[in-house]
Amino acid sequence: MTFLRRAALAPLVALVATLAACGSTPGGTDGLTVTDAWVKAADSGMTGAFGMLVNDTDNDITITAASSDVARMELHEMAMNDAGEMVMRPKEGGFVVPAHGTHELAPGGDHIMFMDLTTALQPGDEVTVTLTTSDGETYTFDAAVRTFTGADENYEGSDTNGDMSTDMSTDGATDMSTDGATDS
Ligand SMILES: [Cu+2]
Repeated sequence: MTFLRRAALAPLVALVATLAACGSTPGGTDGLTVTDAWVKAADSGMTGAFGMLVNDTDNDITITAASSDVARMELHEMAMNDAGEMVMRPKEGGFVVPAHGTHELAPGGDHIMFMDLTTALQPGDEVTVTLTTSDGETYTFDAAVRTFTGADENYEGSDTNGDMSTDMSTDGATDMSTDGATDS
């Protein structure tokens, strides 16, 4: 099933790449594209968006925020906590996409986090995500919702709140500690 969905996305990805090459990326930053974008299906709570950030410009692009209509968003990384467990937490400084390079968002690694979903995301749905760069530019892309099992991620618990002291989230970061606990 995953491969079928992947194949179905290919024409869309090609179209996005073509538009970017024309220097007229709809809704945002020229030279930044997201290929193979997808979101893990979820009924409520948290989920993640993944894909490949591609920078076709001569300068590094730093993604500092993400937003959508269906959830509060954070930029996350996976890291080792004091107990030696891999947990996710807001990525300090955001995602840096090097000039003429890529930055991968994948389960088990960096990802765009959806928190407190306001609607169920089911396979076949599409979610529009807007990224904001350190220059204040925005880039909007659509991500296809897919089912995905494995690589369930634990959110950094409140017992290590030193790691939570980033400015990536604007509010309610401590809300997630209870959700993280139920995952383990
Ligand atoms: Cu996360």
